[in-house]
Amino acid sequence: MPLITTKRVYWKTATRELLWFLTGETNIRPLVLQGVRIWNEWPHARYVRDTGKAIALEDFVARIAEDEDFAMRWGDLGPVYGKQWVDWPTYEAQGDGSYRAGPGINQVAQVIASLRDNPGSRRHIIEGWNVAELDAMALPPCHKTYQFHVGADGTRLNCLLYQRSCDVALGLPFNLWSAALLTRMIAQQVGLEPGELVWAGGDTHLYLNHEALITEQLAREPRGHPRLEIMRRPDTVFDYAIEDFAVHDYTPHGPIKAPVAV
Ligand code: THF
Repeated sequence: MPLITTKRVYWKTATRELLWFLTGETNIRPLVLQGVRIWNEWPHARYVRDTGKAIALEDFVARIAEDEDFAMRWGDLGPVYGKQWVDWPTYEAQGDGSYRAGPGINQVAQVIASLRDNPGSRRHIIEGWNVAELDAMALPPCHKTYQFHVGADGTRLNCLLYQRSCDVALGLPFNLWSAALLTRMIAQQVGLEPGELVWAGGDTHLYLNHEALITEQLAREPRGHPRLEIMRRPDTVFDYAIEDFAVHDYTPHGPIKAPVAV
């Protein structure tokens, strides 16, 4: 797995995030209840902006956990990854110039079906960039396009991820892990071996306040080759649980703390 060894990467946190995407959920509450903090800054910033109340981040997050109504009102990120991946909205023309909501499209399920039925297809794509809904998202998707390819010998599943914007210090280790994990899960589901992951970054940047983190990290030697074991083959890609994943041979250097830019 492309799991960075020059600092400790919280792969379970990244895995919980990926499983949350696959539920279609866009509210941070399920993450908060699992102790995953990585999306908290955005709803907090919106709350402070919209209400003018200068509540501390920790107090806001505690309220999200305790008060379901509050979480419904303030914990949602809008139609971000999960919504677009498994419930991309459609519209049906009514003939009078108006439109009605149609059934959502589960892109992940469709890609898995197309990998099974038509492995040579050049259309195995999961797209997060729903142009019409970008304004309603707390943050437009960074890792926006995943394309899967079955290798020429028909036995391996490759993935190309295009990421429009990449926070190298904080985001990239998570994004690489998650893309590889998604590829492993889909490969297991369709009976292929995992192949290559190709990552393409658009605006790939280091924040100035991550300078110390990166300087420290670059001074460290990589350590070994972590492996992922998937302990079980669930019926569908939507049925994995955190307990299904074990990482072996991961003895990274220590964690390096750094602030996230909102
Ligand atoms: N915005 C910015 N500025 N950077 C990002 O990496 C990023 N994301 C997601 C959306 N917007 C982003 C959010 N994902 C961490 C990791 C991933 C995030 C956000 C934050 C983070 O703070 N990681 C720390 C602590 C991890 C933990 O507490 O478990 C780390 O040391 O890795 C990238 O898609």
